[in-house]
Amino acid sequence: MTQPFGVTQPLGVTQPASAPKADAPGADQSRAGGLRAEAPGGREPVGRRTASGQLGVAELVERARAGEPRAVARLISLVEDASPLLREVAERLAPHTGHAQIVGITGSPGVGKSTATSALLTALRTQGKRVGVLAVDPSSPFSGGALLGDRVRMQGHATDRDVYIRSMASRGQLGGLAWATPQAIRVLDAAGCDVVLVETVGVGQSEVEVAGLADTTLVLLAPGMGDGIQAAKAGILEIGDVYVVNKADRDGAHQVVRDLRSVLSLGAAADDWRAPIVNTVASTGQGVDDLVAAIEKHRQRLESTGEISVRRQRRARDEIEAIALTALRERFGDLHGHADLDTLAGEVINGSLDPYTAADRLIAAL
Ligand SMILES: Nc1nc2c(ncn2[C@@H]2O[C@H](COP(=O)(O)OP(=O)(O)OP(=O)(O)O)[C@@H](O)[C@H]2O)c(=O)[nH]1
Ligand SMILES: [Mg+2]
Repeated sequence: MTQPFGVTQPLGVTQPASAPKADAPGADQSRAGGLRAEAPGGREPVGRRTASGQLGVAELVERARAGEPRAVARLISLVEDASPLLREVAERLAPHTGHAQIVGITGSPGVGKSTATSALLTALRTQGKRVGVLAVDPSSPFSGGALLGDRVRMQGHATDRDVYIRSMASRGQLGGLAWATPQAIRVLDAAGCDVVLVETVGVGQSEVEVAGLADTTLVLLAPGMGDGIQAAKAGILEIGDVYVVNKADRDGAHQVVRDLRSVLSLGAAADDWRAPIVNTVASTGQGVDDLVAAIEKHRQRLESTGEISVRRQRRARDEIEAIALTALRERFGDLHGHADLDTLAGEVINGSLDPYTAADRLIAAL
């Protein structure tokens, strides 16, 4: 499949936006740029190819770091497909991460997140920054179909080598943010992005989740999309580092700002960062420079106070915990029908063992 240069393999170009994605590791190897998921032996020396002619992980990482869009695309595919090579990908990316500023963009459906993302992208490129965009795919029936529109809006950047745009499917049961998103952010970070913009569909839990992923979280509101109080109910008014009242060209924008101000003044800020409110018309670019300035100010603030380390520490902790819990769950899954479990069950039944002690023994045997 040929792709516009500079765009990292937008998923689903050849399929409807709502098409289900295979979840099984390695299930979709036909995808453009997909490394063979079942590559034997895992590791390939730098510069070598597997028997099938595919690049090894080390080579992919080298190429991604050199800014080769296809290598970035392949690495994200490996992440997204939960490839058996994921461990090696993670290991080889690790030394090259920690540079990018991660900016989360959230808000109700239709508030203008994609338009604002695209406008931000343009502004950041003007500053010469290398930018990655992860659009977490709205798989809900609410905004299904928006993905294609998003992509079209982003097309203005399709030929830019310093821009990576990627859509990720959100898998309903985990809320909006795909579990793979943190790893995809790592890929973009290692590929030298100065800023990674993560747009999440503003339904379900995803608004809140994005705060855990980002250094700076933008919460978008707009007139006619439900007032500030409704947003407060959804819990998103606690997570913004910068609030954006978009569609400032529409009636009611002032009222949204007023509502927002009064709601925000109720909550005590954790540090003394007063989250600014920026007015934008994302569709024309009006106010976007102010938004870029507010994001930059927040970045400086994170660094001067050391809050950046606190956030990154929290993020890494969440990531490790999630991986460890998944691994544990898998190991426990294997125990079904395990001889030890049957023996212990027998002892519990005949009264020679209580179930708590049995559980302790089972855990000790893992
Ligand atoms: N009038 C006006 N329209 C805007 C503005 N920003 C975005 N829009 C329009 O609002 C609609 C929704 O914009 P999107 O950027 O797709 O919104 P979104 O939040 O990404 O939507 P989902 O991803 O579906 O949740 C589009 O028709 C935009 O053209 C703005 O500042 N003013
Ligand atoms: Mg969108």
